[in-house]
Amino acid sequence: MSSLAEPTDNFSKNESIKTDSHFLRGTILEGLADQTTGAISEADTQLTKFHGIYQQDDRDIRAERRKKKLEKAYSFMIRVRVPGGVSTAQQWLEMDRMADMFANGTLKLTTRQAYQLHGVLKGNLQRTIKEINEALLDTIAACGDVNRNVMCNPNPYQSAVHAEALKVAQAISDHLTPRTGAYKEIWIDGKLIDEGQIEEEEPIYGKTYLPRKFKIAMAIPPSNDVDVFAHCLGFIAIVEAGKLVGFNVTVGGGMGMTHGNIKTYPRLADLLGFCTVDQAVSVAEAVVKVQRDHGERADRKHARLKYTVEDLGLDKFRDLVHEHLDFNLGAPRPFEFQHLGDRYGWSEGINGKWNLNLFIQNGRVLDSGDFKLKTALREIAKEHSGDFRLSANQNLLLGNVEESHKARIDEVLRAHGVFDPHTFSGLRLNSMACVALPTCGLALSESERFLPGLVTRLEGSLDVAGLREDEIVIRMTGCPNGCARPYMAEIGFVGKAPGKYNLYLGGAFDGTRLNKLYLENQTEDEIFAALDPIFRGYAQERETGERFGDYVIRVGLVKPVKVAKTDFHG
Ligand code: SRM
Ligand code: SF4
Repeated sequence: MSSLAEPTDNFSKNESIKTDSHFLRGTILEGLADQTTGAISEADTQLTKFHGIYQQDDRDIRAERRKKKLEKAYSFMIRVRVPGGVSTAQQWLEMDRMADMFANGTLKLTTRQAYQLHGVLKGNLQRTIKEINEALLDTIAACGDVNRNVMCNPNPYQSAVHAEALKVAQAISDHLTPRTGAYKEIWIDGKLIDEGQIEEEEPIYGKTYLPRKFKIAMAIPPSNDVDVFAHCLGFIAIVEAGKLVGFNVTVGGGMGMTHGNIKTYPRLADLLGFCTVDQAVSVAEAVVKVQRDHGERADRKHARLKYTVEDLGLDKFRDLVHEHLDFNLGAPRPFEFQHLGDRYGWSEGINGKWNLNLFIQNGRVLDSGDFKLKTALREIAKEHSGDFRLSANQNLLLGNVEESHKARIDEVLRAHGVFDPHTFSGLRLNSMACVALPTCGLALSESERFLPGLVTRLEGSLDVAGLREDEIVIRMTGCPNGCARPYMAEIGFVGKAPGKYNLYLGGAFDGTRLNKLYLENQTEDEIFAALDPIFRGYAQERETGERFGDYVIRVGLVKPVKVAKTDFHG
């Protein structure tokens, strides 16, 4: 296939929407001005994703509005990119203000180190995005068929290697950001330039951009906090004699699948090779270009990089990457991961300042009854001049805190009912749920609103078994798209229908193995009845240091998934 391919009859509808959009302009501005509806046109709903915006409706009141013959309660979700998750206290205050002024009063910290605002009405979209940009944040490429937010461990002060890796992640992010002027024209200037003046081209993407979304993560062993193998492209930091010498490059990870369609499956990335620090940006561009030219453009369910790698084979894929480089990748170097997830509590950075990793249940920042998380964080942001960093697990790190300020932060949190993370069970601290209902249009079941209660119930079993402190990774999504990376969890739930979940077991604690379907269509009571004896068995029969995900495989509850294409559904 030639590069920068022109759409053919065979291509999916999204391909012509992209080609005809004048580099993502479409008719978005006209749609925003149309006051007869709270929605925008179907084609523009695809294009606004590239600008970081999703049209949604409140599904809690969908049926009621249908009965009353009213238009759906349309609003928009805005995703704010934060490469490597590092934002400032001032930016936090701005996001907090905008959540109250334009959105539903909550902030959502995502599984990919971004902020989300939910419930923004069409009439407020331009103003909100302009103000986000004034806060030196942006939303372009937070969604859409382009490279998204580049993930990296959010604590650059953990070591010099962390600081260097974050810089590389941010350089990759800058390099792969779309160049179109459409974003500035629509959201900042409120006026498009004349069609004849549109000269810009997308040197990396071309006018059809990528076949599908593209995701990059950078991991610094022994922490696999970013779930590097779940990403299209991954960089694993290789440290020799205390210095960052380069990265192992991984390709072909991804989570999304469709119930009942075994041609779709989650897949772990393969190790492609090794590159030096200076080569990383070029490698990222080369991999993106291979996907641009060889990724599937007819069937969007087969269009992610994981299928390109699977279909071409790793060796052929590597050859194609080399065609875009003036060097070859080296052989992957040894590394070892020890865990997914975040390490909670206070830690001292190499700059002598302190960092506090807080547990934010499912990434939702809100005030509810005596639990006033949103107010507490606002108060801290007003007094604290350091960073507010977003983790890859929907959590928050207060970074660069003076030693003298630690007690004050603890006091503000306590006064607002926000507990020290160490008071939570190991299961809860390793839990993640995607948004799902009421905003996600693709949800088949609850997730964010359901998992906390389920965990409380399971904690009863864990207490009896003496496992309260044990770290077990548990994740839930309201559909098989995999937004909370449930197929990497030791215990994974995937929504099948209202109140029913598929239960997956056997992921690895360090994120190096997919889990496998154990039981289908389970209600809450059935889930509890299934897991209770397994927890007891684990407590009694586990070998020294044996993780829950390894135990369920050893005792034969599920088979290990070695080759995703054949084993995951097999
Ligand atoms: Fe996701 C679509 C939320 C991380 C795989 N995801 C969606 C949409 C936008 C629904 C839609 O298309 O209408 C959800 C919006 C819900 C809402 O109301 O906010 C949504 N995804 C999320 C977030 C907010 C979940 C969360 O609770 O944190 C995460 C935002 C990340 C970010 O900041 O960019 C989020 N989504 C992920 C991840 C995890 C990751 O990337 O590490 C995955 C699995 C990894 C992957 O991409 O393979 C993921 N989201 C999907 C998919 C399935 C893609 C596929 O290959 O099949 C969809 C649906 C689609 O693209 O067609 C999707
Ligand atoms: Fe929505 Fe499904 Fe993603 Fe959950 S996993 S946010 S239900 S698309």
